[in-house]
Amino acid sequence: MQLSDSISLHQRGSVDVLEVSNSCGSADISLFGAHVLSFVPNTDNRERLWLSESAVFDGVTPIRGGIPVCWPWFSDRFPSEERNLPSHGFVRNQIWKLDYHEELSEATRLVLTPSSTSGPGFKFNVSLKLVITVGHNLKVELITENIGPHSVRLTGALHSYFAISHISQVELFGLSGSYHDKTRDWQEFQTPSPYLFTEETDRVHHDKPETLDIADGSQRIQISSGGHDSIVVWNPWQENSIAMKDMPDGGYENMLCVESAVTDGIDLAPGKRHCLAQTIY
Ligand code: TA6
Repeated sequence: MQLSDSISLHQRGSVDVLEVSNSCGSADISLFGAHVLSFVPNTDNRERLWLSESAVFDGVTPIRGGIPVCWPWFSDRFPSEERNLPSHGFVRNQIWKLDYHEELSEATRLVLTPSSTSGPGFKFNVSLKLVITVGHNLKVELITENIGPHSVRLTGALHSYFAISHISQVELFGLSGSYHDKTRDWQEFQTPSPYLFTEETDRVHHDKPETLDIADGSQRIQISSGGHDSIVVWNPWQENSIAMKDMPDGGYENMLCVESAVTDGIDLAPGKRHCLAQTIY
């Protein structure tokens, strides 16, 4: 169904997907989770995002790949106290709606809002929207506004899966300082240089650079971030890929997660707004 000159609505499994195509680029966005599945700029027609060929589109299972929206917390909210809470928050498991869209001179802008901003483990009065701008680049902005009387503590991430030709030839540029390593009991280490990938990688970098570059042979993906306090880098490697039903056994070879994230956390005062943003070039 055509919603505008550049937006049409399609079905993928049990999920509604907005397909956006304009003179500068194209993107697919699942209304389940407000989940960007694909972004292809017209400059080189190269897909920037990785989407698992085994991803489940049943409208219940979080989609593997693309840009999962992790809110109102990143990873496990309180690993010790509330293990039954969904990993990466609850809005990626919700049906969002397209509230607003507009054509800009060289882009299409869409505003999506979730069904609810309160859920298990989070009972605050906040509004949330995801603003997606599709053009020569893809800008994703996750905007929280505290409309209640109490300060609200938030973590979260734009958990982007990037498409790469092979993990063995990728180098990540732009990070420095220390990181905590989930694969080594969250011990602290220094960012390596060159930043290469030879094993399972699951790191929270406390550096917050505005731009990062994924060098993939002769190709590059540039990423800029805003409103973040950290960058998460994840590649599950082979054993985890085999263990994940919604990931091909060798899927780890062609993807790398570089996530603009709030992992230390922010305290959002009443009446204040926070925008976590990632732009992909
Ligand atoms: O962002 C990295 C991470 O927290 C990893 O530890 C791994 O759990 C990954 O997210 C995938 O999480 P998901 O819930 O999407 O399977």
